Amino acid sequence: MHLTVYGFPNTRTLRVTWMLEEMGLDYDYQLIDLSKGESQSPAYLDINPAGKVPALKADGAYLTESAAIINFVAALKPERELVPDASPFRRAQYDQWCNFAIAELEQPLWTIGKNKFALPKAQRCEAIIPTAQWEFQRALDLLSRGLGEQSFILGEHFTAADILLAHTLFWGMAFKQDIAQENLQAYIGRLGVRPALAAARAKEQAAKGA
Ligand SMILES: N[C@@H](CCC(=O)N[C@@H](CS)C(=O)NCC(=O)O)C(=O)O
Repeated sequence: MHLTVYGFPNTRTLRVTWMLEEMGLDYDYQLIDLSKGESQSPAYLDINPAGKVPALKADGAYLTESAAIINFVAALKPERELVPDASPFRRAQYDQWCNFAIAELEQPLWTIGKNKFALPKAQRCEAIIPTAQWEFQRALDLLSRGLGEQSFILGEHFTAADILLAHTLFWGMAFKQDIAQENLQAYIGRLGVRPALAAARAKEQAAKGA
């Protein structure tokens, strides 16, 4: 299957490229330069009407939403078990943490980003930022309790839920949010040195430089 990622560095695109690298799959990286407004071009809006990255082309058809793309990529090599499916309960535990990443951990950061720089100036409300920071800290406490002493969120086996969670923690660090929990610091360190992550970062830098 021929895969093309549409993306831009320092965005949720890294979730998809990291996943592809973990899976050992080949893909092209098509840069959509957000700083030049390329996500709003008519050609890209045909791919993703939301005008956002990432998107994935798989044999001529398009997918959007980073979490959905990751699950699709996992299904291309189910033997890797990056999306556990041994039982409905195990799968639901995986979904639980993916949904937590998207709905609870990420949203306060996105609120900060939207109200600092992403929304048109007239739509920004800086007064919301302390509330979003407080919500992020509450979500960190929940994640810390869920992780406990495990290496990964579902135990000792790395899954795609770790990609969503760790990417969002990296994002929190980039936004200079305090992540004080020792187990989360260790988790960030453990995930941050995965060779697939380095390969994904190299791929996006190469696309940017091309
Ligand atoms: N829920 C979407 C969010 C996608 C999204 O908001 N992407 C950002 C970059 S991380 C974007 O393209 N922003 C450009 C814009 O909003 O114009 C996903 O997880 O894929």
